Amino acid sequence: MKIEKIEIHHVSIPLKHFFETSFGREDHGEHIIVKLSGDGLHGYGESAVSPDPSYCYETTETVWHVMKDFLIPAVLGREIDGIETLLKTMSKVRGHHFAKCGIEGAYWHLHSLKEGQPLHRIWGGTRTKIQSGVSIGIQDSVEELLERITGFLDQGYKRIKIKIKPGWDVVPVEAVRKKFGDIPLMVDANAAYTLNDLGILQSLDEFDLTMIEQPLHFADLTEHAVLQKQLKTPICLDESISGVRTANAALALGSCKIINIKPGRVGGYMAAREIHDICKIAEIPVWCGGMLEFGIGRALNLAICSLPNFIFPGDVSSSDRYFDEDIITPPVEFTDGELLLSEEPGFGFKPDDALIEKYSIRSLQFKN
Ligand code: OSB
Ligand code: MG
Repeated sequence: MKIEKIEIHHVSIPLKHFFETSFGREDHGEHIIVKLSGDGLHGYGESAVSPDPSYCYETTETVWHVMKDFLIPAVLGREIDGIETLLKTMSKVRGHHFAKCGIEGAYWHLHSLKEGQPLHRIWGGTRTKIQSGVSIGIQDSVEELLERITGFLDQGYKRIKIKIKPGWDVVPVEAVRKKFGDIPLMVDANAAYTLNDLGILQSLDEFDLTMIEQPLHFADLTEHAVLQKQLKTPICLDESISGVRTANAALALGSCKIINIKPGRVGGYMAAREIHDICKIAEIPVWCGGMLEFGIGRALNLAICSLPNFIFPGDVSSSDRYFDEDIITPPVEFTDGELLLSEEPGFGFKPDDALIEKYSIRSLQFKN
């Protein structure tokens, strides 16, 4: 199939509630939406990157630049006869995984429409009922945290993840256990600790957490391996797993017992599937993380969750967890924390050009 036209949109949608991690507070989603056209069909993808280079080095601006100046010129007008060709075409760009993932997602959407098959089937998914947990940012007070958790539990989310940082860790976790008892609970530190904090991390061991996500440095594997030996709680790596190679290294070193897979972080959906596969063989369960995706990235994440080793509920959630209005119809909606994947061609939701335009702050079109 020849890619005849590519559009990119810088879409900015306000969050219903600020989202705070150990590296800062966000109040908008600022993602790049990609639309690929060929054979009379249109595929949509999303680079769900953060506006600041704090989660990783990519930003909304670097995704725009790398797409416009490198990836789009390589892909436009080309005969793309399969995913290998697309990935090879993009491979001359080193890194920039979120940028590549936006284009790969649009390719897969287009491909599934052309094949008349749902994407989760094309990817080899075996599960159609997807479960969602919810990720809750750092709040201004423990009372507010407890109140937000009550709301999400009422909506049926299957597990609670709370963001922690030094000074906001044992006290909120203890309060949550005290109020909600034995709920599935985990924490995410976004790399805020060092091995000097071993005492605090060991005190979290008391609370029977499902896992502790990314306690140490964003690029570290060896110190996490040291830490894992001293904790009962499984370590889950997010930031440190930057792709297939770091996933292999983490398994070899024993840096973690669980991996959070975000397609954007690891370099796309095929990289996500490969990490899933090597983890399955190593008996390391995985789950799908989130980047406050708009509907397109969210729908693509739901499709990847269908693979058999996505064992834990993902940070997938309903559109209304973050946004009053989404750019797909219908919006993603979990009921009692569960959602049934559609068997229609594509990813089960229709991207809405008018809504994409409504929230776009700049757009570019490239034609062959
Ligand atoms: O570390 O998982 C993370 C959001 C932005 C950047 C990093 C992370 C997150 C989340 C939110 O935890 C997950 C979601 O609900 O999309
Ligand atoms: Mg994380």
